[in-house]
Amino acid sequence: MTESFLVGGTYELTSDQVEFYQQNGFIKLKNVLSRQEIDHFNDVISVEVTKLNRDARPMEERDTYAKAFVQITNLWTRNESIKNLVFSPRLAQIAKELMKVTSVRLYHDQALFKEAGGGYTPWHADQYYWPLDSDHSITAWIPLQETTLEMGALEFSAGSHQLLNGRELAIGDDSEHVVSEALKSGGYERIVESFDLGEVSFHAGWTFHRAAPNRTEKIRKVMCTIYMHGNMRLKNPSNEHQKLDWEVWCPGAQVGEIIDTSLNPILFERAS
Ligand SMILES: O=C(O)CCC(=O)C(=O)O
Repeated sequence: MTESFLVGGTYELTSDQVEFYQQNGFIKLKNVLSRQEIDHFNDVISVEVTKLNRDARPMEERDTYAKAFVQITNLWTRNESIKNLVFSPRLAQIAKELMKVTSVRLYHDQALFKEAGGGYTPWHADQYYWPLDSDHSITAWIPLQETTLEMGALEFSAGSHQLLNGRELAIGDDSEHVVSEALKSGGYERIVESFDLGEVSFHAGWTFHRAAPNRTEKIRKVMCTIYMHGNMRLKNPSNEHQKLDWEVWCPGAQVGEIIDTSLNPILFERAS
């Protein structure tokens, strides 16, 4: 592996961009990754996803969640090259600055591949799934190709991290329906845009987002890294998903304590 795939260096964020994120709960940033980096990670992540995907069912036999994407998690523990992307100081620094915190830790990573003909991703907020005691959490959604609307580019509801309605819903047809109505009646702006090559979005744990079906013949390949504040504490799980997340993503962490396990290293720490 060559030096250029360490995904180091810094990405200069303006104060306007940080304020945009704080107000809207998401931001799309261009030129975060180079073409060479994207091509390299597309190759290595695709190999792992193909190796590890166990779902060979035809689309019509799957539920809404399984139609939406193939989901393969914590790839950093299996592949040193992917670890360079997940542990990237360039990306972790962006996460830290957008959240306005002093350090960021890894929660987990996941590849989300929306197959050709794959279904829509219903409106939802991720933090419903997470046993985290503050809202200092953020996902970097990293497309591994230029991503058009027809492929299912991620859509956001601007400012919806403030909305409480719908937070109690898991991803499914119900969340699509209920959240869509709540967002419409709240007057939230819906952002539906393609992603250029190298563009990466960041969204907060409580920001509502969705994606359209993949109407192309190509797989929409995306890698995600989920970060949390370095001082994030484990909360008492409030649903079965949160219990499972505790077991899988932060095993051994104690309720009320900082989530400091070997799966949750600090990825960036520096005074602003
Ligand atoms: O990639 C998708 O379709 C959904 C992504 C998502 O929900 C997330 O990254 O939190």
